[in-house]
Amino acid sequence: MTTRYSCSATPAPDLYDIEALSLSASALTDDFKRYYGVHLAQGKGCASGHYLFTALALTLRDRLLERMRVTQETYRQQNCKQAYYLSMEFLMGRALGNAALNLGLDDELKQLLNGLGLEYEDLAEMEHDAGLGNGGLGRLAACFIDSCATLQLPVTGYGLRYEYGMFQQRIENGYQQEMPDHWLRDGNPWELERPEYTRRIKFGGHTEYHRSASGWMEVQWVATNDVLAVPYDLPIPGYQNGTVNRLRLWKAAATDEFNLEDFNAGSYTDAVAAKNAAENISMVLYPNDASENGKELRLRQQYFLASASLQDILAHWVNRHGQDFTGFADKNCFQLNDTHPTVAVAELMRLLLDEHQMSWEAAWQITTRTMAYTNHTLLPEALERWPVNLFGRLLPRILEIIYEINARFLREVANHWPGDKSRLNALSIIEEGHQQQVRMAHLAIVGSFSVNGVAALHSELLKKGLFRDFYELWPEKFNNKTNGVTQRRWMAWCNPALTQLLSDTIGDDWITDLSQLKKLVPYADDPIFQQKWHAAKRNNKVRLAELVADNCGIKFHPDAMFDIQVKRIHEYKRQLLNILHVIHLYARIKNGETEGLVKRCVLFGGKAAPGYAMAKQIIKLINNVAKVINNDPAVGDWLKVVFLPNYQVSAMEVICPAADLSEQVSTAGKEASGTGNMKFMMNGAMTIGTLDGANIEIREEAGEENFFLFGLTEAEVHDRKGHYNPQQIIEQDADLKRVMQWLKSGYFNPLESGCFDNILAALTSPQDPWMTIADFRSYVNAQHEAGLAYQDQSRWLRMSILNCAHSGKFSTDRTMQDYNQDIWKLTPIGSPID
Ligand code: T68
Repeated sequence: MTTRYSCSATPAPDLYDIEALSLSASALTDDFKRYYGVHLAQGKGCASGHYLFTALALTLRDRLLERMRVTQETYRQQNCKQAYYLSMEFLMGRALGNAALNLGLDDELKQLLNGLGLEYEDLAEMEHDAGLGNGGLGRLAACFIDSCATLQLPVTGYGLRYEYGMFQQRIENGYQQEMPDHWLRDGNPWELERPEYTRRIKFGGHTEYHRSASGWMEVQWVATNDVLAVPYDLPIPGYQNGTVNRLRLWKAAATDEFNLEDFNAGSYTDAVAAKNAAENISMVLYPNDASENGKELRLRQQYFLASASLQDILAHWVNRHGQDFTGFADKNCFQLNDTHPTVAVAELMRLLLDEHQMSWEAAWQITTRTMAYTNHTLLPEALERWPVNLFGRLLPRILEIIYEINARFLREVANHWPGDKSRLNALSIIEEGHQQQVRMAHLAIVGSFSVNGVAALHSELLKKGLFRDFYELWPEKFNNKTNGVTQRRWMAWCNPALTQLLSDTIGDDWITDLSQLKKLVPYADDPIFQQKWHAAKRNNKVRLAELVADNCGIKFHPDAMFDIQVKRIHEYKRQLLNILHVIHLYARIKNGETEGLVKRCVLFGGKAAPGYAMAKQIIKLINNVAKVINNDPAVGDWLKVVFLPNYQVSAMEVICPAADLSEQVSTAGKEASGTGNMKFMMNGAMTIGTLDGANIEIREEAGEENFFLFGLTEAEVHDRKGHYNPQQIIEQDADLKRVMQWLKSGYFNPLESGCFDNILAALTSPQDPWMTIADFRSYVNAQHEAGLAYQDQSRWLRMSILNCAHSGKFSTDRTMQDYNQDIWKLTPIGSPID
């Protein structure tokens, strides 16, 4: 596409002999003043935090963008293999602190700002979270690209620039209210619009077949309603290594001719309405984290992302190699973050067949050598299926290609299992039934050379369960890549007290090599070190207590145990089990059974999908229980309970450094991995958890004596199905019976009778897939153990230190090295700047 921003035929002037911008405090100060006073035209009258933040961000942005340009030029010069992380979500959070840390400018900025009478932390607080994700999957993408930049791997993120991110949550009368998150309202100082790389995306229309002069059958997808994809680049800095990778986010824009047609027909308002329909594509993030919603706009978003990103990469290739795609698969790799961008499999085929006149066999070779798929869930309700009708109407050419992929694939299945009709049905990309559906996971597996789960147990369950037939057919495709998190954000930036102590004790190599934390082991029993450890944790608890006081009006005492469950609200994550335990503690306190009890502050946080009624009732229950307990004078300091509204990345940055106990209590076999569990562990929290997802590996690393284990195993959950009898369990457990009676009696909802009936019915149903009641007793016992351990301060500190010391595996630096070794096979490329 040519735009007025496209390159002209004349060679570019040599503007790049300039030296890299200085990182000195004085140069930063000059730039900051110029941005504030000149660029933003702020005078002496008003010290607006927004403008101060923006001036600081722009000062850093200059340094980031020049490094980003040089990094991209270096990749190009070296003609290296590159990987692309295709994801509908990148949950980036705030960028300022991370940019300063990774540029190595923390101290300079503090100096600069202090010189002007300003506080760095106050300005950092001004930044709006970039909430372009639901939870774990989106945050994982953000941690991945951070680690790739630090490892100097040539990896680009591709996503959508949603105008509205994850909704803002308010709590009114205990209920969740959703408010739009217009995060771009005040501008985004980090992004760089690149109109010259605008791509054109087709929707609708139909296909026509023509025989070309050379006898080749040409397919044309015509009479389409096109939408433009305009890229915005965000710099992703590595840790003090000069590398700045790129996150390219697409915004939808109307084409000019689209509007012109209506305009010429005399219908100005129709023209504007059509523009809206086009631009709606990147308007809003879908807020469902664990269920598909089948909305047409969502499929439009998915195709928009896939097509724009692939066109971008192919245009780059053609620019350099013309129409010779022989080396393409050796130089490019696409990682699909769940099935959401999986239509890319068919879109790459379309581009190679229709736009680059390749044969089916050659195009399929390239596709299946470049696509790799990561699965993030076993929950059947989250598996994406799109009605064939919808596909045919919206993406007719893509549906034809999917049919052809499927026909060829089913021939392979028939060869492998001659006469086995049931395999054909089970494996087909098209699900038969009263409404045919495209199974996106099947398309992803058929089109990819690698299929991975996100923790050891999850990857095993994929092979044994969900994808068993595929595993039998292609065992070599399946592998595990246990998740991680970046210690730059989740320790170095968000926990300065711990960072200081670590660096004083073992140096700071852990920032880029988390396995170094094992050097802490010899200090685990050292009383002086323990005291310093305790002081750092206490300092963080004071900070969280302030946040809680400001947002919930409840006072957390920093010496109490901080018992924390923050994550999306879902039945499988079992916030209900936690609240049942809270009610049990309350009952004990009310009855004077306080022996062996520890003082606790229990914090919940998380968003419910707006259409998920049960999850919303769980929020209401937590809030009602909290209200009763916090207002009961008989409870005193024994127990505080809060639901912190609007849980997001920046909240977790205050929460995880302050946690004593990390609640990871999902029904075994349901949580693919979890990543919050890792953030808590590396900040020295103890986990109370089931044998689920990455908890298993956390316990292996920490040692079983440093983990509070409870609950049924995945196999036991599986075996119990069909003869689960929660009512009987309740009858046989006096504590549980008491809890259930209080709930039933309306004790927590005196003015709203019946409002928890659904919850009670779900908990006591023999069909309850989450088996909450089955795990109550062992959970209460494990909680009791945790309470006793907390009371033995030096034992607790030892366990806390050892958890941190053994968390090295859970860095995304390790995860990315694993992806690179087994899947991408990229060579790290150093940067010419420092
Ligand atoms: C999470 N999945 C897993 N999905 O639940 C979690 N889904 O166990 C794992 O640690 C994490 O992925 C990273 O691997 C999600 O977060 C979504 O957010 C989501 C979003 C849209 C549609 C479906």
